[in-house]
Amino acid sequence: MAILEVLHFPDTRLRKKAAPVETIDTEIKTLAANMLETMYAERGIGIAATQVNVQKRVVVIDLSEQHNSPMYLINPEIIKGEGTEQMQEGCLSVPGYFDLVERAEKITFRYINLDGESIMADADGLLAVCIQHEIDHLNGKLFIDYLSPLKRQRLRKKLEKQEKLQVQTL
Ligand code: GNR
Ligand code: NI
Repeated sequence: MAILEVLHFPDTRLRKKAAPVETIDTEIKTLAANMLETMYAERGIGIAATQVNVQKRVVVIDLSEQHNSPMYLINPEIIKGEGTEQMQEGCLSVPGYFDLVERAEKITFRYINLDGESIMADADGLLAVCIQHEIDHLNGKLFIDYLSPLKRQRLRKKLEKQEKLQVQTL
């Protein structure tokens, strides 16, 4: 397994739309395993392939504190959303920033697991938020896109400055 590099906003590669997975082969299984390891290493609860510069519809989520309940979602889709809820969100691709985002409170979603089985399930709470956040990544969308343009602009400047300082000290 390997830890992969996570892209940071405003990297334009985060804006690419991921393509559906056609077959769950060794390459996809290795990608999923490496995404899981990267997510644990970066202390995230979810990760989308887009964040590690792979344009395929693969998402990994683990909400457990013990890191023992990974979910692998291939070609995930929201079928239905109900209600709205605001939650404080963060993102491995927008380090150090957290803000409130409004999303559907309850969802029905569909995906294919690593055994190739098609699964339909319901979610609410943090899992519902996380699934919506990850599917957005696969479509090139970030949680900060829901904020005001002014907030996003300030954030862009701050992260560009940080990135520059990091390059200078490498
Ligand atoms: O680790 C993460 N925490 C989180 C908290 C609230 C809402 C969404 C998330 S997902 C995020 C990891 C990440 O960036 N996934 O794409
Ligand atoms: Ni994210």
